Amino acid sequence: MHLNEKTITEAIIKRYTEKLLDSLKCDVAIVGGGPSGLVAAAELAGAGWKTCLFERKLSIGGGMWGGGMMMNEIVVQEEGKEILDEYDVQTRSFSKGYYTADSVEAVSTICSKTVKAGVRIFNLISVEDILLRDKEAAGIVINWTAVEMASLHVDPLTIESKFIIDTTGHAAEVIRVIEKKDDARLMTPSGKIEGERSLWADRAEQTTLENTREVFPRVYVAGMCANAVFGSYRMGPIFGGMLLSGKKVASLIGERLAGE
Ligand code: 48H
Repeated sequence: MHLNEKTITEAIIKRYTEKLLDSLKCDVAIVGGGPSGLVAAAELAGAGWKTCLFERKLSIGGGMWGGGMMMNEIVVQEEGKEILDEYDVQTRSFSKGYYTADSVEAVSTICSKTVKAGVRIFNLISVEDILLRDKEAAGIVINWTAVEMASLHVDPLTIESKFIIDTTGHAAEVIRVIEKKDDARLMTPSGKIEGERSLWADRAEQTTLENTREVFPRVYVAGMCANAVFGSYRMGPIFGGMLLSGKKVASLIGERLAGE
């Protein structure tokens, strides 16, 4: 067969456009493709909800690739291991209650399950704002990361969604925009972002789950972002809390969607 470049180009443009057009209105828009965002997305799509995930970078996986200090192994506790088992990621027992996994296997396997669950993943797109309807969020505002990086004055496009999950990690980018622009009282003790505290793995892993919840009408936080917004600790390279938080937020939003 004689290969034709025009057909190759057409195939990419058409397929991508189909995917994007089909995502202009979704049940859940997830911002950030780290471990918490990926698990939340896989669980929601697995439950039948139309789920889209937007990731600024070329690669999906956030901070999990690098393990701890670029040593590409992650640690999980018993509850985290159960999720890795479910996602077919191999773990090795290190000592009682501590397990390790190869971070490259963990990211690539979870990412593959997420795509196969039906999540539409858009990499190289940054979320720069939300859609606001009165006092609730109604979607997200997106632009190419390349536009953001080059500081070009190019207007964005929008995605409507019933719920948004901020899984942007330490930066808590979506919530920061809401706090700054919308003069919002967040559902935190002070009504503002409380800010992340120093490293305390044990306490941080517990509070990640407690802090996984709604923080502005129709916007939830999960993963490291939950602790940054609610003023809790960082945990270092233990990833069970991230995976569990992804599951929890999916179940909270799944219940809301089922009730609407
Ligand atoms: C699109 C965006 C935007 C945006 C950011 O940091 P992550 O891996 O997030 P989590 O919470 O799933 O996992 C946190 C974990 O990796 C970690 O950092 C831990 C455990 N730290 C502990 C410690 O002590 O340091 O991923 C967030 C993703 C990244 O890929 C960003 O590129 C992406 O979100 N992102 N994508 N639009 N505005 N902002």
